[in-house]
Amino acid sequence: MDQIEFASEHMSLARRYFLQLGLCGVALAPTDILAMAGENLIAAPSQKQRPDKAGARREPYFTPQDEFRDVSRGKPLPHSLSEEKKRSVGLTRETWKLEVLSDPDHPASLGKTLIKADGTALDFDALLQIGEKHAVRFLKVMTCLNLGCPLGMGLWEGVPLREVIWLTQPKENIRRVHYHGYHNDDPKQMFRSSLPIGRVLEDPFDLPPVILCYKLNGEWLDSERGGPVRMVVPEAYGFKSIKWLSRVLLTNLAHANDTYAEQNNDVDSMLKTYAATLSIPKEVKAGEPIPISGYAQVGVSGLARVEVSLESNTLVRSESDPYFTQCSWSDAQMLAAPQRWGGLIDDSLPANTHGIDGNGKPKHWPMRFTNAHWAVVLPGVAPGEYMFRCRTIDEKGNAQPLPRPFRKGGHAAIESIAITAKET
Ligand SMILES: Nc1nc2c(c(=O)[nH]1)N[C@H]1C(S)=C(S)[C@@H](COP(=O)(O)O)O[C@H]1N2
Ligand SMILES: [Mo]
Repeated sequence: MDQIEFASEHMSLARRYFLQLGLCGVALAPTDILAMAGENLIAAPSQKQRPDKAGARREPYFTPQDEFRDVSRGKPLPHSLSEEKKRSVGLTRETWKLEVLSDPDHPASLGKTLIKADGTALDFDALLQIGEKHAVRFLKVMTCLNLGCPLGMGLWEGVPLREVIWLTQPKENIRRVHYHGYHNDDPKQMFRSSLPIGRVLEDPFDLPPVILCYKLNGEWLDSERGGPVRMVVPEAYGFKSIKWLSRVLLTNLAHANDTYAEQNNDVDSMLKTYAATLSIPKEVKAGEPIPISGYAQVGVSGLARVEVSLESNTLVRSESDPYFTQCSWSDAQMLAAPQRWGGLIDDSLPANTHGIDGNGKPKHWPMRFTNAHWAVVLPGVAPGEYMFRCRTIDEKGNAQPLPRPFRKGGHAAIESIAITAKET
């Protein structure tokens, strides 16, 4: 696939929009838009590069597994082990086993445990068998709470965790689910996470279930993405989606024991809504319209619209306005949901995908926990230095970075990008 084709849908949508505004020709030739878009739109899969906003590109909408940005701990990294070693530690589909048991320190009352010692641990075939009846799929952008942009956009498929928990005939004294993955059998390397039992047993509102995931974008989950099986928590930041999953502990402990809590992170934070740019010129000719496009991560409160502001640097900003509420904001155009879901088989969403109707279209767009795209053409400006900003307004009416502005709950800071307008 050549680069122009690769970026074609973002371009055609953005261009159609730019043309509607009467902006024609020069600034909108495909090569110009590609140049303007920089790496983020033109990185072809074959180049194996992982541009910063890989998980936010318009095309292909779904990020190929090997182009996700990788956030993995471990020495050595579990996905870098030899095939032989992977087989011996259960990191292949043929050898994978999941243990589900009571936490010895804070016991839960279970009728049964699934453990390796007596041959009752769950294997991959048994998981797939549950999947025949219970498998679900949903769209989710994987975002690291510590980083500023998405790692990748995926269609995740697996079995609701509760189906496996019910196999243990739980009775009482269960308040949380603790879980971790393979960690080189070294307790110091353990990366773990946890959820309230209620979130696992029941899906609040219209959230998809927490799953034991074995497929991504229609293919087996690969080793770097956490295969054979990882947890995927739809509304959460990446650290809850434990890779190389090997053990689930049902516990009566009332609080979280997440590894991420040790870094002062807010481990209960759900994905935030925020906007950022994908293509923006650093320099423009004075008086000429300025085309800009970008994406928004749609968090738990949804997305109503994206707003933009271009401010001259001669303006003195008030220090008591950290969230830029006093800027002069105007609406960007939200781009339609993709027609072609690039990155999936046949570029289409399979039937029975959460939030998708019988024709393979989203019931609602922008859709929570995905990336939506936007474009805008700003009127030409006088020569000088400017600051461009964009922000989201969520469905509750909150302007980014509100309602949850604190960094340790995930990135939502407003992006500020300098633009120079040169005399012609
Ligand atoms: N076992 C294990 N699971 C893990 C991690 C890890 O280091 N070990 N990193 C987590 C973090 S912090 C993030 S952001 C996501 C990243 O997922 P990705 O590498 O598939 O993009 O995986 C999570 N799952
Ligand atoms: Mo992360």
